Amino acid sequence: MGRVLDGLTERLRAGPLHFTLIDPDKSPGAKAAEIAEGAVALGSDAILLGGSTGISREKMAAAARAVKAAVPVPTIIFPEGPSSLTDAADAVLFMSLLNSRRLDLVIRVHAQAAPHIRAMGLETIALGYLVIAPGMRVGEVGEVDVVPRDAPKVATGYALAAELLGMKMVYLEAGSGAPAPVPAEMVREVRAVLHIPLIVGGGIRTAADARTLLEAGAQILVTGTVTEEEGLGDGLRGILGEVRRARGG
Ligand code: 1GP
Repeated sequence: MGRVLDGLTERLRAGPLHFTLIDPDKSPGAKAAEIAEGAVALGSDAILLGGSTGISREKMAAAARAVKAAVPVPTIIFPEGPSSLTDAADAVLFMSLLNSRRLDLVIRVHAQAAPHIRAMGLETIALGYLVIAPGMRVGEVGEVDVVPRDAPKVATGYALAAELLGMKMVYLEAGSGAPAPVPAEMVREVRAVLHIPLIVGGGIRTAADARTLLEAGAQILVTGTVTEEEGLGDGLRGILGEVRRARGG
């Protein structure tokens, strides 16, 4: 395992974590670093960089450098494709969009990117990425057969397949800006069978959302929109409060 995954695995033993997603297109360089600093001061455990389509390599690299210099937690690329890759970050989520109809997003871009990633020496965290309805933009752009919200068994099958294929984490994604997060029942059922960490994101805006998902067994919560819309306000504070409480702190 790499250093970032080792560190996260170790920290997950003590309880759930929170990742802050920052879009370097909307918040470039120093602005990304400022948001990261605030979020980490409030207790966020890692920074994910990504989120919108068409982020240039230069923008990603500048944001990664600025964020890495500003915060002591891992700076991890949440890629939209090979153009997001930069060795200025600590690691990349090397993710297969499991329920996409586009074979490139399931495996082919990975084959193209793998030699470059190896040459860069960038740590990869192999991850099964599963989009749940409504899926929002990633559901559309990714040409996803979204998992219906009332079909936890479908999600469980994909999540287990990811684990059995050797992936290190599973990410249940409702889509950035989703009106509601992934249903708690789905999180509960997936968690009940999975041995690798379960990430949940999309549509988490309040402490109550966070509490419901944590009680259902989510181990890493990802939020982006709440900070974009409200900054380091009550939304993020409430969510981080719940994560801390679930850790027993
Ligand atoms: C999107 O899961 C993340 O990929 C975060 O979603 O922007 O809705 O917080 P939000």
